[in-house]
Amino acid sequence: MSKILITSALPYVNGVPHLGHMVGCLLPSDVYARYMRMMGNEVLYICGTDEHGTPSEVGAAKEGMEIGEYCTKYHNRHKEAYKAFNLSFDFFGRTSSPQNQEITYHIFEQLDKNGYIEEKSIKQIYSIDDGRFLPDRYVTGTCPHCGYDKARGDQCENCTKVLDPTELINPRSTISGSTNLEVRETKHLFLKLPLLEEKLAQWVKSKEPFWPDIAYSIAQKWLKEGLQERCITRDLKWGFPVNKPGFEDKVFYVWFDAPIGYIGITKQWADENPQSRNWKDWWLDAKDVRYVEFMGKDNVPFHSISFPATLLGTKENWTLVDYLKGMSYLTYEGGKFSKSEKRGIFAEDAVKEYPADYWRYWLMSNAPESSDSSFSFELFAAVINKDLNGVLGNFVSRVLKMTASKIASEVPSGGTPDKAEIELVNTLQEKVDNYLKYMNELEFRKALNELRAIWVDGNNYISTTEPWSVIKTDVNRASCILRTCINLIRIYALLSAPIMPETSEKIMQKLGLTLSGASLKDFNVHKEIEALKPGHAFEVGEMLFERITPEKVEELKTKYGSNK
Ligand code: B3M
Ligand code: ZN
Repeated sequence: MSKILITSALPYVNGVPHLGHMVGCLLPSDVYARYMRMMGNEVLYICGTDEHGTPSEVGAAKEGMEIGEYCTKYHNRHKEAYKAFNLSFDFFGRTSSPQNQEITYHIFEQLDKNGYIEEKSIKQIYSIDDGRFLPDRYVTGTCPHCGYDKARGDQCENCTKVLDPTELINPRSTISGSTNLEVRETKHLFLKLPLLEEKLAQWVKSKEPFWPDIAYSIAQKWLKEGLQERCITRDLKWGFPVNKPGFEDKVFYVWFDAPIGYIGITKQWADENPQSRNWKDWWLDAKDVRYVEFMGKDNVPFHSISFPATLLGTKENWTLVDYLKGMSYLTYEGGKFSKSEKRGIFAEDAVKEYPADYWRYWLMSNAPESSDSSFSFELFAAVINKDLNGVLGNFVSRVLKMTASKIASEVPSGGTPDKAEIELVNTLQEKVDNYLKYMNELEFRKALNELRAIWVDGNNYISTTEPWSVIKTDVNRASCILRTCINLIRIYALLSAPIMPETSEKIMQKLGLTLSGASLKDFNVHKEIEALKPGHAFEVGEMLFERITPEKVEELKTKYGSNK
């Protein structure tokens, strides 16, 4: 049994998650965590809200709330949405926790002690109309590298280059739109990344065979450009006050304490669950931990460069990422998801329209892995109707109904497997091996293609063996076919569980079984196809999936906004 540590990028607390956030890191990390648990590993799956920074301040001010209360309100809203999507975090915490503060302080002290922190005076943008310094994200302007005119002060969304707000051309305040800005000088603390460059480069190089291209190439690109010193403090009220004399009126930059949040949240989990492991078993001098991170591709630089450099600079033995899954973007009806423009479906609304598994399945089979992908309600309906309603759902209900009406509501006895069954099992074993291999490799679209092919094989098997006509002349043969099909249904439930946990549980219930304790380890189709013995009772129950009609598609498009 291996120890697998899984983290999903911590969503900013302000705002509510849309489908793009769901597929960008939250959902794939959940699928992977569920899969790894079913493979018999000890999994710790951690996430939480990223609460510091200007966006929270601005959000709270807009709602006239005290900032701590505002964060609690939205933290809970995130938590609810993820629960509705059945995300199986071991703990969903907050970066503003005392535990995170403690670890952030410790890491900072180590960096300072080791000579990786430098004091410098910098010029910062002050907005006269807003009466405040405008850090990073709250300055908008034209990117000096690619000319994109809506670049944010921290990073250009278009070319992914990390920016300093003062580099922007024609800067304006994101808060008020004011261009009445001036540059003022203040003292800040910097992380001396250039001093860590060599160590970091060696470490990144050692990851080449393991990291996916997208992550490795982004990290390499950064190293090639040469690392710059990064300012890790800000002139804000909200955040962890800097624990260094002379800087008490400043706070740590949100990107400094956010990834440390993975550790802080683990400590919070351990503190609140005294029967659990010590948090250090996962993070400090931890043995045999494989650490897998999930994030959108714009977050890759922070996770492959700044965060590892921060940890390396402590000269302590922190767990560094072993595999970094960076995802591209999901677009909505060909454009961007936008809360303010009321375009796109948000997680909490999505589950009011259809059960979580519909979304989980669609999103994972269209995951923006190697390139961006696009969501539309037409595509959504097409996939649900074809794969879930037409293939999987139809197979399950057809088999159970036929058996119940022609024989009995139990696994039929009689007959022995023939050529058709032997062939079926052999091809299925091959596909199952592929499916599990792709899941291991975090190649989700490929994994889902195999899963779909496995369902299709069941449909093909029943249409070629025709138990409904065979039964008229040879009850034993028909019984053998239907017994095989009922066992296939159980196999489908097990294989689909990481992706559609609720549906899998429903299928298992029809068969008088449960998913709890179910395993995918050394999955042997030859054995599993005979798991349910003759006489085992089942229930036909309800259809698993409903069809989405064209009228409904139109209704959803109107409700959630569309380009067309
Ligand atoms: N909150 C950015 C984002 O949500 C940031 C991730 C932090 S991960 C430590 O995309
Ligand atoms: Zn740019």
